[in-house]
Amino acid sequence: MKIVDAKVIVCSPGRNFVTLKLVTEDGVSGLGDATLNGRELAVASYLSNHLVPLLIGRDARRIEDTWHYFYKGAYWRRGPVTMSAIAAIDTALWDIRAKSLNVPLYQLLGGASRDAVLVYGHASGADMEKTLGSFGHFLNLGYKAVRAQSGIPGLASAYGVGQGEMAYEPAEKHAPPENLWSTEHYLRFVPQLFARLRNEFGPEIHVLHDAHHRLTPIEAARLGKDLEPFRLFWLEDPTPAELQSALRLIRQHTTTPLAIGEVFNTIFDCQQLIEEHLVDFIRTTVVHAGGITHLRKIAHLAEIYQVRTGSHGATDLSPVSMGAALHFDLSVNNFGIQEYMPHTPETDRVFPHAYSFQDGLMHPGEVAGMGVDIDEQLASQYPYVPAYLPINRKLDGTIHSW
Ligand code: GCO
Ligand code: MG
Repeated sequence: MKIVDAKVIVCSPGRNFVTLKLVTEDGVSGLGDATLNGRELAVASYLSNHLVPLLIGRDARRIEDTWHYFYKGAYWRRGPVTMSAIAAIDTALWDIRAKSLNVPLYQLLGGASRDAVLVYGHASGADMEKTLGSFGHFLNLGYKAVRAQSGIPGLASAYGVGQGEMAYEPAEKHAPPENLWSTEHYLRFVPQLFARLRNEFGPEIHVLHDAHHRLTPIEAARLGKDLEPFRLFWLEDPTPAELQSALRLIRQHTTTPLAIGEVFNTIFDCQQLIEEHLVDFIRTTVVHAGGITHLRKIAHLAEIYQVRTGSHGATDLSPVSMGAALHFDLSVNNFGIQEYMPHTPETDRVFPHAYSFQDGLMHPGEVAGMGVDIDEQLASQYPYVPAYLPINRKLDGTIHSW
């Protein structure tokens, strides 16, 4: 089952996506997402110039061996560009294998551990009232878990606040936008927001919040404590995630569950967090953490320490990632929750897929393989547009984590 063709497809149906398509001598094809928001062409070039020439002629069934061939064979390890490229190859190979055996991918990953996958949606608004309105809208759509992000009084813009009712898209075309930030304003406002949410919507709905890497350990400890009465499902990315030991301090002060890992690329980036019980949910994804093969290893390590999964699923992860994530989520025992932001209709047309949403749950579908395809003809009508994630500055102009 030799690989005879490998195509790197860059398209922009509303936002940029990089997709790898592999084809075998038997005519079976598989897809992998290689999108790295704001740095898309680096992964596209890594794939086309360095990995694709080595893929042609390889046996598509040797998934584990191919992963190590590219990881260890590069000598230069880890990092988002390398790991997203390896992820795309790995995902495409799992897709091919499942198609060639005529089973949905989750059947190769140990079969279903649950009937469907719990997902959370993104409520947001320019102020408290609008955020409450948006939260109610998600409940009407059937969501059982919703994260809430809101505009903050005194700040012109805030992380996670979308333009429309459903969508939040951080990347902007051509040049990075600049946001303003004040930890003081934020820490005063967020507990008030969650008090209102619990008051209006009751104790049962799962509520989540993303601090997006902006706090120091002691500030995060304070926020975690202040939010305890509102019983969050999780508080995400309280501090910049590369300083794993910072979580020790936060843990000493609060029982608010913590979720980290959307920017991690390997098991080594979260090993300390997991082994020291410093997080409750690990947010690594198929696309940014080395594909199905590597993500399963992270999940298995986490399982030993009673850490559950909660994969990143913003719109910059293409439907190819979403499909792969749902097969993974359905199969691992220690699944926690899956982030879900519906893509735009143009994106859904470029990537027809078998996964579906109903009553706050999702299912990858029963199609052989991953159940996601690409309409290459349509994709070619949406050429790449340079886009950047925002920059964040404190009120005095100092650059801060975005
Ligand atoms: C999330 C994330 C996103 C990221 C975005 C970056 O929790 O969904 O924090 O909003 O900022 O995916 O590309
Ligand atoms: Mg996040």
